[in-house]
Amino acid sequence: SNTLIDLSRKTDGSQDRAAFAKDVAEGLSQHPKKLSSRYFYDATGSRLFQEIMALPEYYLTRAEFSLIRQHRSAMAKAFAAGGFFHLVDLGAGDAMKTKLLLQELVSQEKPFDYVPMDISGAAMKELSKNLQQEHPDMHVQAVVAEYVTGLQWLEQHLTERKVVLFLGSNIGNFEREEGLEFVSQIRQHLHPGDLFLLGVDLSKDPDTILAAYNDASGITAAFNLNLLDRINRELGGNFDLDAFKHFALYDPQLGVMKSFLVSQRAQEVYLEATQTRYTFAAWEAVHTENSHKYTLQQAKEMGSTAGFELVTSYLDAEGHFADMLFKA
Ligand code: AVJ
Repeated sequence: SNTLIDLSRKTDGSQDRAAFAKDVAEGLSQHPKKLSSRYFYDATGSRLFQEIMALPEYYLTRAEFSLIRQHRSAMAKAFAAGGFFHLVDLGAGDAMKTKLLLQELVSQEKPFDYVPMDISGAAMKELSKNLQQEHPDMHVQAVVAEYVTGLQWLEQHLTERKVVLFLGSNIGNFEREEGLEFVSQIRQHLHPGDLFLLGVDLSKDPDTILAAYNDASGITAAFNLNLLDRINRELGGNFDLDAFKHFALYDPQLGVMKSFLVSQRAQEVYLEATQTRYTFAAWEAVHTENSHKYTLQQAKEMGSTAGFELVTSYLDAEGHFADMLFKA
């Protein structure tokens, strides 16, 4: 009995498109220009991100997958220690890693239901269908929503103890202060005894990090450029994708990976949705994404400042990635 709840910002699709148009118009009118990474994940973007997760350079997914495989038994026991719980998966995507935990919880016969949330409607439809087949007895409520809307929904609709997952270094897309703000918001939606599992990409050799966002096969470039293609498709833009290139750099002092789309010549782009022309100078860059890396100490501090207590940190064998278990 799987259900899909759609809380995306629209009733007929128009409001969603209007919000997208407004954000794009604002970002392209600023100096320096920017576009938000939240818009990467249309159907094509979600598919490209799945390809990224399979890249040899993109160590994040493999590291987190292997740490969960290694620690799944202890994780399942920790989650279920207080009886029935709602397993909430923020930014679930294809839930590739969470499935290890679901499998473990099922084999330990722990009572829970599963509430995956994601901004990609396509991903949630796919996951819901897929779990129906793999775990026909599992109670799954997939929610299509942005984080804040999703958290409000949780508060109103889930009555039992909660275990909230925020895996995959999704926290990395927030600026440091926003990340802390977001973890505090999660804390405010939880009750004492609820749990929070946070996946953070740890500080490491800058060359390893840079390669993960600048892969040899160009999948990350295609993922970044898809944002322009999405603007063309949904907002009636006329971006020439060949006239922009993906550029990524890592700042080892700030611990932040930055991605850009660089205009390779002077050009103008017109958007029907805003009826506006945007000018790009030769080699002008549009910022599209930040991916923050954390030390264990920084991540622990973020959790405790937000009002959580660290229970334990699970790491992969190479120490590349951590899933940190916090208690409300
Ligand atoms: C989905 C935000 C975790 O920042 O590593 C991957 C997105 N961007 N390659 C990340 C991404 C470029 C990813 N997160």
